[in-house]
Amino acid sequence: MAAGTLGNMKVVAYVALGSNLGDSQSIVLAAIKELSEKPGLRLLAQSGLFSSKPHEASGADYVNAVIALECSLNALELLQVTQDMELGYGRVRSFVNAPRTLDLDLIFYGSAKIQSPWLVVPHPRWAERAFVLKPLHCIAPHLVTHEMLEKVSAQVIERI
Ligand code: PH2
Ligand code: MG
Ligand code: MG
Repeated sequence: MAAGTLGNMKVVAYVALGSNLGDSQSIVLAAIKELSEKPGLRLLAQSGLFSSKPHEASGADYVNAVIALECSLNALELLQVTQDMELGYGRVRSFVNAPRTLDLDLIFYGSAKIQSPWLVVPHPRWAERAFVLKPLHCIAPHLVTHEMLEKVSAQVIERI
């Protein structure tokens, strides 16, 4: 790579959105718009919205979606953006998998494998969750096999 180009590297990042507190549909749609407009991010693809039963969690049904972003931020910068947004939407972390206004999970950051105390990518449980696999399959069918979808077929999820 030519010297000086490193700072302009762009990767495709996949972010899963979830909400089951408040006006979840509006929150997820507003969050997609807000993320798309952040410096260093550009929306490449957006799944439809899905309604899903809480998986290993409690509370109301979730609204879920997955987006693909062209990203010139590094992974920790992207994590910071998503965490700031979660706080901006009033997220309170009271207990593990507590109902939340907005959850933004970094599923993939290009082909990077990251194991840090702050961030693990690919997301360790992405392939166990219908609420990630189904929307991801809509925008990136090459990343989701039919075997993977078959394994999560007992999880209740539908397109809104
Ligand atoms: N997120 C979780 C735990 N369980 N279930 C559904 N249906 N949707 C989610 O977004 C979700 C969940 C932890 O982040
Ligand atoms: Mg999550
Ligand atoms: Mg999260």
